Amino acid sequence: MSGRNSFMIVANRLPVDRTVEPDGTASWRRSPGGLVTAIAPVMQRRHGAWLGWHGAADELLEPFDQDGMNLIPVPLSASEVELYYEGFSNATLWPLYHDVVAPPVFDRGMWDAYRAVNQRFAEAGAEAAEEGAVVWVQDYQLQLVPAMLRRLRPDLRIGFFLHIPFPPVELFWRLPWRKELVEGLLGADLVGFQLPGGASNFRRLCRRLLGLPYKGNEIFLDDRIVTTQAFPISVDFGELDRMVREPHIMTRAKEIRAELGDPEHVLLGVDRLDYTKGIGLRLEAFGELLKEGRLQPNEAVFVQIATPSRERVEEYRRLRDDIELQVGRINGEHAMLGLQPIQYFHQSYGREELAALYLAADVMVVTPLRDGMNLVAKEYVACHHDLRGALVLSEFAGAADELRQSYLVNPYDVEDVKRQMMTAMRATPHELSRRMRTMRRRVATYDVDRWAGEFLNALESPASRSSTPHTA
Ligand code: ADQ
Repeated sequence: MSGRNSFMIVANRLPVDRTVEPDGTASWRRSPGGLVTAIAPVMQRRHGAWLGWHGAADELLEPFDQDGMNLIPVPLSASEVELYYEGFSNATLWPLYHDVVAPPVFDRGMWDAYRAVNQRFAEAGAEAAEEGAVVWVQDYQLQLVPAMLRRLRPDLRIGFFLHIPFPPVELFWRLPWRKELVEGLLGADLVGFQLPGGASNFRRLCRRLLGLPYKGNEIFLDDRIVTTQAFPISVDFGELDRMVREPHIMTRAKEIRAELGDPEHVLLGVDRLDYTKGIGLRLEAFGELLKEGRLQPNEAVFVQIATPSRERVEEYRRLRDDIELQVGRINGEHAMLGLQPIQYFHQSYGREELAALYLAADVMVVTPLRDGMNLVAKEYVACHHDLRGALVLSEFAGAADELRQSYLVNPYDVEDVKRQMMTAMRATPHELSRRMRTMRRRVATYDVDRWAGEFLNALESPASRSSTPHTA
C-alpha cells in the first residue's frame, strides 16, 4: 500500500521541539537549524512529509501539520533511546567515524536496537510514500534505512546524506557489522558526503568488502548503479547577513564587548560540548599564551560557549568535568579582580544572540580533531560584512577545504594553534579584510539552498536514473 507523499525527509529527529507553556498547554516550534531552513521551501512546494522521532520516549503520536510540513512521528522506547541513539549511534558510530578520537563501544544489544529502529523508520517511510516518491534519508543514525526501504518499495527514488565524515577503510573495518552497514547505504540511488574524500573512502570500501567495481562516482551493483558524490553543506548566508546588519544586533555586539571589559581581543569558541570539537586543546593553547606572557590577562578574553549535548553518554559527562576543571585552573592562575580571561557558558543561545557574539568576536577559534563540515566556521564568516574578524580553523574540519583563507591549524599541534591565534590577533585590518572577503564570497555562493538544490538535482536527474548493468 502506498501513501500520499511525493517527497519525504527521513531523519532521526523531527524538525520541531515541543514547548510547554506555564499553563501546561503544549505546542510545537520549528527547531532552529540549517537543514530545516533549507528544506522547508522544497517541502512546502512539494507537499512533503518529514518522518522522525519527536524527542520523548514511550509516546505514540499521530501525524500532524506544522508550517506546511506533514510531520510523521516515529516512536522510540526508553530502552531504544539508550541502545539505538545513545548507544550504537553515539557511542559506536560517532567515535568510529571521527578517527576513533574516543574508543567506540561494540555491543551486540546496541546493534540489535539500531537494526530494529532502522526497520521501523523504513516501514513508516514505505507506508507514507506515494508511488515513485523521492525519499531523502539523513545521517549516521539511519544507515540501514535505504536498503530496508528499497526492499519494501523498489519504486522509490532514495537519497542518503551523511553529515559526519566517512572514515578510511582501515578504521571502518573494525566494525563487526561492517557488511550490513555498507549494504544498507547501497540501497540508495545517491549517497552524499560532505567531502570528496568521504565519497572515495566509501567507494574503496565497497570494492574491498563486497568486491563491487566502480568508475568515477559510480558503484556498479548487479542490477543498478549507486552514485556517490560530495555536497558540502552550508549555512543560510542571506539570513545571517541580514540579521547582523540590524541595528539591535549591532548594538548588542557592542554591549557584549563592553560587558567583557572592552578587551583588545575577543576570542570566541561555539560548539556542542563534544570531544571531537577540540575545546580543551584550544583553551590549553590560550592558557599557555597567558602563562608565557605572550598575552596579558587584560588584553584578551576567550569566550567559550558549549551547548549541552548527549549528557547521558558517559564520555560526554567526563568531558564536561574535564573542561570545567581546566577553565577553573586557567582562570585561577590568571584572573585579576573583576577579570576572568576565560568566560565559559554551558548554555544554548538563540540565533540572534549567537549572531551578535559572532559579530563581537575578533578571532573565531574552531579546532575540531575531526568534523564533517562545521557550520560555526561558516556562520562566523556570514556574520562579518564588516570584513573584520579572523577565523582560526582546524585542517580536520570539512570547512577547511573551502575556507582556505582562514588561519589553518593542526589541532594536534598546540604550538601551531598558539602561533596562529597570535598571528590572527596581530593581523592588520587590510590583511583581515582580504581574507574575509574571499571566504564570504565562497559561503555566499555555496549556501545551504544550493546544497539542498544540488543534492536533489543529482538525485532526480535522468543521468543518475540509468540502470544499465556495467562491468568496470
Ligand atoms: P554539529 O556537530 O552539531 O553538526 P556544527 O556543524 O558546528 O556541528 O553545527 C552546530 C550548530 O549548532 C551550528 O548551527 C551552531 O550555530 C549551533 N550551536 C552551537 N552551539 C550553540 C549554542 N550554544 N546555542 C545555539 N546554537 C548553537 C553535524 C556535523 C557537522 C556538520 C553538521 C551539518 O558534526 O560537521 O557541519 O552536522 O551537516
